[in-house]
Amino acid sequence: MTSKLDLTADNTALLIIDVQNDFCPGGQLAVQDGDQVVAPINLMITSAAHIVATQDWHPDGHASFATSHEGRRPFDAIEVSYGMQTLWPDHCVQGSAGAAFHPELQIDAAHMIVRKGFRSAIDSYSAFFENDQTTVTGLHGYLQSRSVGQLVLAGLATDYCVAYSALDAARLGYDVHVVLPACRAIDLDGSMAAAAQQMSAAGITLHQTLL
Ligand code: VGL
Ligand code: ZN
Repeated sequence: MTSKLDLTADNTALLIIDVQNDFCPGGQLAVQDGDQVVAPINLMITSAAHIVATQDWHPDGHASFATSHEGRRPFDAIEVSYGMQTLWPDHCVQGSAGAAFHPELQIDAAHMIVRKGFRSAIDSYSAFFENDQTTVTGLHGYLQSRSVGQLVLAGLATDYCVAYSALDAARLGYDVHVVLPACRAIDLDGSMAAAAQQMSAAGITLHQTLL
């Protein structure tokens, strides 16, 4: 499988997933070494033809927060209308410091910022569809209207929002690449191994080195 990728190509977009303070050390849902993704992503930003970033953006009392469910704790899984939902510590609350992008991320270079998870009753890991797998974010329409067919993903967390976005993108027909050294995982109960397996099976290219 080729790993030759040209971020400057007009049909290629860099998709930066959830590089927000709450997913970085000191944040409410800190991913180990989450801040380490910033430097490699900033490097890719300097050459990318299209730059899209996502921002996890929950209202207070969001259904994905363990605090919204009596007797539940973070990382418990519960059954909801659209299937199983993992419960998280309160994180990325709209307008909070934790929801802001990492201060060193060159976010001013982004052409498009997609907010997700803002509906109280539905979580949204993917940049394309919320967790009900039906509600769209609008990103597919945006990319189509700009004739983007190839996506390069990086950010947080590899096994949740990056993987769900990559899998939806592959289903939608994009040529999908994930730059693993520019991602970090939560790795809950083997979720990283499972995500890598699913992404490979879906034909997604997992890059072990920076582009
Ligand atoms: C994420 C859990 C909850 C992520 C977002 O960005 O991977 N994970 N909300
Ligand atoms: Zn979230």
